[in-house]
Amino acid sequence: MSNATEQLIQSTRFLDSTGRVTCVCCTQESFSNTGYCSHCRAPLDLSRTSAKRGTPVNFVSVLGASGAGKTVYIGMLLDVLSKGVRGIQGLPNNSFSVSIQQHTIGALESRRFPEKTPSEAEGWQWVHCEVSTCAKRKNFLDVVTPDFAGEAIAAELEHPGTHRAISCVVHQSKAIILLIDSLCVRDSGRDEDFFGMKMASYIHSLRTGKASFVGQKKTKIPIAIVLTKTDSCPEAMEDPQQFATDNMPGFAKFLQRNFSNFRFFAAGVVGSSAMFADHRGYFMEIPLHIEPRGITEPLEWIILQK
Ligand SMILES: Nc1nc2c(ncn2[C@@H]2O[C@H](COP(=O)(O)OP(=O)(O)OP(=O)(O)O)[C@@H](O)[C@H]2O)c(=O)[nH]1
Ligand SMILES: [Mg+2]
Repeated sequence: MSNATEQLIQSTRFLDSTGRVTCVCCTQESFSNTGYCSHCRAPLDLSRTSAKRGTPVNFVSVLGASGAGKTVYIGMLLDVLSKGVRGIQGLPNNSFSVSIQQHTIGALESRRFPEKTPSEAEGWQWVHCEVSTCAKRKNFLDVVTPDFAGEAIAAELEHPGTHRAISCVVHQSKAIILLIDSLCVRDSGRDEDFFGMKMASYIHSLRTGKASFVGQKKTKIPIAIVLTKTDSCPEAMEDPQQFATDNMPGFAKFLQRNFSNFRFFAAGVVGSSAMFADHRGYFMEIPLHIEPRGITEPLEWIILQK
């Protein structure tokens, strides 16, 4: 079939409203021929699931800088939730969610970490996991998040509008899990502090529609700030709040001034690790065994904020 004919058929179907789907992420109408929203690239399956379920999708998204541990954290969170712990249970709602869980656990079991996420939006896996609690089984919370590449998040913070998916997800989120690398905070000066401030300012301006100024109304969105890799940073594991306030003073002040509902957590997925160095001086961390800690606590706190 020629392109022109196909276009004509699609336009007729679009006008007929057959095959039109309203995207839950960007709320724009999209035609379901590619399976992805043409505006924000969210899989349209997400929107169909929510339409079938009849209840709105309560987005919880996971953000963080490049190398903060997003892929490892998301994969491990899905794994722990699928087994069900401490009264909460997660049900993966698409094959991407199972893939990211399988990919992460497979890598860790073979004593390596999963690969870096590609920076192109086409390479991001959109996770959708319905989380319910024993107490309120019908009260769903949805962990809906693409496994963003840290570089894309950094580009979006510098030039808002570069990656529409990121702004749409932040805009729709009912709560945000923000990952910060505790080892970088401890060892690499103020970079994480600056990243945290940029991220918080981005969230604040998207949620309020204004830049942040002293005296302005605080944003109510719950933000769980998770210090990752604390298996190798005991001081962060012991008291994440104190660790963050001492080492990221700018970020901590910014949060106090602009957000009314935030909390610090510590997480880590390995029990012990070894560092390998080759003859060129290239270092590689090898996880020797898996011992997830602090993975579901941020989500448990978010559920309580509802
Ligand atoms: N010790 C320790 N290291 C971790 C942990 N999680 C991640 N890492 C290390 O951090 C690296 C990056 O983790 P990823 O999950 O790939 O980070 P990411 O945020 O997805 O990075 P991008 O895909 O580049 O955005 C891994 O290769 C590990 O070396 C953890 O819980 N403990
Ligand atoms: Mg990644």
